[in-house]
Amino acid sequence: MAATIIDGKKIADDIRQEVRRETDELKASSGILPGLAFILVGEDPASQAYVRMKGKACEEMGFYSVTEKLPADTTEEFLLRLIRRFNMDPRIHGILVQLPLPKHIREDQILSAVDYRKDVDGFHPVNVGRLVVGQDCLKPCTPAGIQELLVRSGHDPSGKHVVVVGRSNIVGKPVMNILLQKQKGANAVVTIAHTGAPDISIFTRQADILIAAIGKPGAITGAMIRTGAVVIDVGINRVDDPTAKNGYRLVGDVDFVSASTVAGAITPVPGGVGPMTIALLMKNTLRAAQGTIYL
Ligand code: BQF
Repeated sequence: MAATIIDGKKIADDIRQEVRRETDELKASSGILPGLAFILVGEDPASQAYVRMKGKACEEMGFYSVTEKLPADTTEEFLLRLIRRFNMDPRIHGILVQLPLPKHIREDQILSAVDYRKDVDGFHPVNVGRLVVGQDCLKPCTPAGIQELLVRSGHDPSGKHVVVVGRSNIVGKPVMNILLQKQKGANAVVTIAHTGAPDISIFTRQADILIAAIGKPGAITGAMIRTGAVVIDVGINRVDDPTAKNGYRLVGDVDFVSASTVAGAITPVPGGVGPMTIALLMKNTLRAAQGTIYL
């Protein structure tokens, strides 16, 4: 039996429509227009594409947004001043510093400089800590999107064994902390497997829900998946493809062909987790503008 394909694009569109409606209500009741500031340093084509997509989503929501594009040789000091300006700007409710940053800039210094109430990426140490101890906070968009995708596609993680492959601060660790919470739409038993293990398939084969956040095309094959498992592919890898118009195509961390003969359900790339990331960014920005998180 071939796996069901989980349509992340459709579910993300539903969320965007909900955010759009709530934004109209916020405007009507309080006159507040959610505002999001993007900071993009350097010319990485993938980063440019991501910021462009997020900016278009803001337009669709009716948000106010600004994008500061800075050269790759921008100093840490300049970037800190810009962040402080957005921290004080009442039109701005969310500040997003597009990652990765150039190597001469200390990422932790920059992420800590963003006002945690405007930290719509959920990377500020205050939000990271609050997530770990189970307090309400702004949560990282991709992990929060994965939770929404599971719940809305009928795969509530409660009581399930979720195996995450990858331990990054952006996906692996926060998705574990979200799904671990003793809360509805969570309450899972969570294992993280990573490059320190000699054989990750020992772990992946135990998963009811397998989340691949590795950053290596096709790293998870059908042989590593339990029959009927739900497979969430977080990878966005560009691989050369001379037949494609732009010379590359996007593939996930999961070998879709072999995986979809074993899995019960699977997310595609593109059109799976990626669109959910954008939708949850819109939701976080609306929440920051509503001002109901940190009272
Ligand atoms: C889709 C990202 C790695 C490093 C930094 C839709 C996105 C991607 C794919 C997107 C990502 C990945 C983003 C699709 C934002 C997700 O249709 O499949 C949207 O824009 N993403 C980012 O901002 O920084 C990254 C991945």
